[in-house]
Amino acid sequence: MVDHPSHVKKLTPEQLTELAVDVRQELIQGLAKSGGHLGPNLGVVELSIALHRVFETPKDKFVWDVSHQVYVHKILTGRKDRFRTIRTTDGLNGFALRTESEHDCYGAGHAGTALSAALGMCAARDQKKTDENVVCIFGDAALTNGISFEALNNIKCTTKKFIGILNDNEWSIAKNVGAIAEYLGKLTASPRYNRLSRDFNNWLKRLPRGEQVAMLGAKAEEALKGIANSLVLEPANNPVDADGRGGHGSALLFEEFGLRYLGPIDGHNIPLLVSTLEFAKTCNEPVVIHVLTQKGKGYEAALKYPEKFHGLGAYDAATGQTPPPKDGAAPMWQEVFGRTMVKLCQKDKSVVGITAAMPSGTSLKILEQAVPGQYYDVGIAEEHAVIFAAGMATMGFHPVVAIYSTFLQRAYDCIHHDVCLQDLPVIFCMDRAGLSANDGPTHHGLFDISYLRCLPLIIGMAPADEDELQDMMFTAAAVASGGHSLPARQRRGCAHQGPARRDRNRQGQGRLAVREQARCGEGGPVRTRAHAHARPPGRSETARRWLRCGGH
Ligand SMILES: Cc1ncc(C[n+]2csc(CCOP(=O)(O)OP(=O)(O)O)c2C)c(N)n1
Repeated sequence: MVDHPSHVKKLTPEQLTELAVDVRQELIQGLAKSGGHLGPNLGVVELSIALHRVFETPKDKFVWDVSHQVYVHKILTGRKDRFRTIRTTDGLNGFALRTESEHDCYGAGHAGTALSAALGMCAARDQKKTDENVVCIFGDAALTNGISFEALNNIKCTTKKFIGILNDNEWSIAKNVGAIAEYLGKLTASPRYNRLSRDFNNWLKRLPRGEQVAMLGAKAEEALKGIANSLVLEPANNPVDADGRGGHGSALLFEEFGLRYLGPIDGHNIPLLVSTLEFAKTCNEPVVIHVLTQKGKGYEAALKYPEKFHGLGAYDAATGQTPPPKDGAAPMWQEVFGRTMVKLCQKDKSVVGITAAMPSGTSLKILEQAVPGQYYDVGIAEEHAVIFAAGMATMGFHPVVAIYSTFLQRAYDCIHHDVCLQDLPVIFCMDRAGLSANDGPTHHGLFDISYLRCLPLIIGMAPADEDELQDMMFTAAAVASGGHSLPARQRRGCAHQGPARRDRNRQGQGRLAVREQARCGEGGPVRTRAHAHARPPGRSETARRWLRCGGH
């Protein structure tokens, strides 16, 4: 297997196909012990190989959205030998990391940043009058994020050279939701959109036959014929569709944003990817290549369970089976949260649960299944989630916004401007508070206490055990009906069964919690001495400040 991008350039088309097989095996075997983002990476094996075939990092820049799908890129850029250390202490980072390799030009972990960062690089390049290529790889779910659209809006007026690759696998972590997902489905399914660009076709035809075949590979000769034959050249100013909407010249979202749209193309066909990327390199206008990939490609279990294999812990590489939960194991915090949401929603029609593309991570999918009418998935759109909740709250609803602590940072202004300043009854349930050993700094839920306690009219709560989480959710719902907003934070890992539950927590009360042992990371409980003893009457200063921050 190759260990440097320059090696990829020397391989024959057949060897490129073999490389894809080897990389897939390494992903499946290599992640079995520590787990990781297997499905997304299996989906971009060919795309990553084609990118390194055509471009030259570190001079050229690859900017990956979220960057959970950079494992193949890591393997191809000198990190093959350390690949099995990924997501472990002192091992490779699970995301792109600038300090880890000169081939990682931009770090990430949160969604929606790639288009803006890549455009910034293009602007800098244009200022410097240098000629590096900037390639932005973003997922179909990343496109549901507002920042992505802020960047799209800005591309045409900023640069003439920008290469975007839309990696469309129809999945976020769960199935992608919303109008954008529907729109992409329409682009993919409709034969009228299923075309490559006229310029691409002409460019391909201008190449000598020998060069065409060399570029596409002998095996792809048929594919080449297919491309030429399947081209449907429609005038860009086609006025109206039968359904009364604009013809594709106006319906194509990307073209309206000033990006030349290429695709959709098969994201597992290396010759086709290579030739399309080569063409994109020659374009003197921003382009977007719509690439269709399959999450989990080449691994049966991952194809069957795309959501589970988006990101998972250890598994048996031969079967894809994960260890069953131990008998009598404490439930995860998020399960307690999800089940309590069902109780709250069944009891009170004004309570609704809102997730930003994390129905399984937050366990709000339990609510979706039990009370679908009181459940919303808004896509990867934390700011929208919070403002949407504020809107509902103005109409007498009591929205519970379930967002991981780290991702709620994205919506900070909205919490202040749209919830606190308007004194609206919105409940925030922040999941995954604390350190994230496997995902690292982009996923630590460290700052919520600091960033929320300084906001006006917020009452913060931090449950110590499973029982208290339920109590606090009932308390929050009761207080929210009085018109106030409350955040409650819950840790990652397993909850601890606590003493018998009370109905309502008293505001301003904390309990002495002496830290005895702290283990962080998925499944790592943080134990406190308070769990071993009866609840003492004293209040710790920290707890009191947390429970009573704000004006109530
Ligand atoms: C701001 C933010 N919210 C939520 C997440 C959690 N998250 C990680 S990957 C992902 C789905 C990404 O889907 P897509 O962009 O289509 O890429 P794919 O995994 O399908 O390749 C989500 C919701 C995140 N990383 N950042």
